[in-house]
Amino acid sequence: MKRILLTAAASLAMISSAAAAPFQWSAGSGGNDHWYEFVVLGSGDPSLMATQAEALAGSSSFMGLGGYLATITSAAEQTFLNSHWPGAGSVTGQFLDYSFFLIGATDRNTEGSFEWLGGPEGGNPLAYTNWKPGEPNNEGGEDYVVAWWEDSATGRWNDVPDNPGIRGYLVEYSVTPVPVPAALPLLIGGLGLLGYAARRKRSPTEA
Ligand SMILES: [Ca+2]
Ligand SMILES: [Ca+2]
Ligand SMILES: [Ca+2]
Repeated sequence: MKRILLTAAASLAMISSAAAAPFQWSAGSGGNDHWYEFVVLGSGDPSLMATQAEALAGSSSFMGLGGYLATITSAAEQTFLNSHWPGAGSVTGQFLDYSFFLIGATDRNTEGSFEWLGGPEGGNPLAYTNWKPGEPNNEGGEDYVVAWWEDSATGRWNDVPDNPGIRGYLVEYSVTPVPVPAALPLLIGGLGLLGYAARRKRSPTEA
């Protein structure tokens, strides 16, 4: 078992460096110097649970920085991400794989009280929000959040359930990576995800 896990960890490390083509919000342009990546699943890949995407984001790294589902904490950060959304300047549509991306907000701890899952803001309640009208509605039990570039360039948010409906997720890189031994519990639950990560399609912005 241990050997399998170590192999999985090695594979994951390889994937995270080989598949990443993130972009930076540089301090010189008013940003935070963090890196971001829109991860899009391949068309043949089964969709992910929100918690599976959370685990994949949390075990990824880039340029020596650890990843987490993105924390969008200001209108400026939202606007920056809107401009890098893979469909920006081309097509929009709610049924496209890359029209919505999981971000790092949740109310799984206290229904109705959203907080950031990870990164520097992990555990903090949301100060900035960009909800679509009528959201969050917790319809049928929804404790995770996507930014949805449905029919506009605003990437407004919607709460979604933890079911296999995630086709893309947005990673932010800015923290110390989780050491491999500490990541093993995640891998135990995530071994089945390695196939997804290995086959995941590069987002259009990387073309
Ligand atoms: Ca952020
Ligand atoms: Ca909820
Ligand atoms: Ca909703």
